[in-house]
Amino acid sequence: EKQMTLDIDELGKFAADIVKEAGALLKELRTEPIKLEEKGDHANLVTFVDQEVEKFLVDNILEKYPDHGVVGEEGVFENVLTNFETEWVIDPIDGTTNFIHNFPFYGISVGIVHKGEGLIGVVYNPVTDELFYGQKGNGAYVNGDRLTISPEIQLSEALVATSMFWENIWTKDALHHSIIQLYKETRGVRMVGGAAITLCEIAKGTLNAYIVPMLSTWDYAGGVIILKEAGGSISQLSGSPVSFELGGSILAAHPSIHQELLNMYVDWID
Ligand code: 2AM
Ligand code: CA
Ligand code: CA
Ligand code: CA
Repeated sequence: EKQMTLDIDELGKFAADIVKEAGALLKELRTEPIKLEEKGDHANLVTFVDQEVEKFLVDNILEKYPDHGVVGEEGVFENVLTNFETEWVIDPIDGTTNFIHNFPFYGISVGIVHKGEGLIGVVYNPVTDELFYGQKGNGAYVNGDRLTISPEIQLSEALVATSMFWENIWTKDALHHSIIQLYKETRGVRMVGGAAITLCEIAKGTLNAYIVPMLSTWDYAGGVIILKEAGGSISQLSGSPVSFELGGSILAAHPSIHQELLNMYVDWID
């Protein structure tokens, strides 16, 4: 069997281009009021824009790279990853509730995983027109400008983000305790409402950490690759590496506070 060599720069440029085009489509499709559906509960929402943006991405990817695997949140193509050498992990809108409310923290997120490793991440915030790009070994960028997080930070001066559907996993007491502890030991706690953009904001240095007990791969694939390339330190709450095949917890942070946060949280997870 003939192996095609993957032109990584071409792949990255293509990914960035289609994500930006998907952003234009998203703006075009946005109507007022936005029709929405609930996925199981009142806070888990989806709109036809999520579905159309995912379809646009999947169609474009498979036209150019028919032998690549694609998995997206809305399941337009496939909802499980099988063994493709190169796999695209897509969230057409990460932060759908923010999108619906016009709260400007949501993004289109794409992660490209090659032979099990994160290769390229692209996240686009259509409101701020920021295109975040990360390529393994090649750095992270926002609209072409290099992103490198600052050299050192104390936990007491960190602004830390979290996501709030922890109740699904932890008892209310544990939730309460962990949030209070974070407030005591950091400069503040924020809930942005979108995992992908949160990870990119850490890459920019506006936020310094993100702690979340459960996400799906498409929530973080793109952002994790970008943040790693910007110098961020990322693991699960157990300390194990993040998986691009299965979802899980995320502790993403400036490297100088990653271990300290890990020590605070490792006991809460089995
Ligand atoms: P979504 O907007 O694509 O659904 C904060 O809510 C973050 O968690 C968002 O990135 C959101 O992604 C993600 N998320 C994953 N599972 C969720 C759930 N069950 N309810 C709400 N948000 C969820
Ligand atoms: Ca969703
Ligand atoms: Ca998501
Ligand atoms: Ca989504």
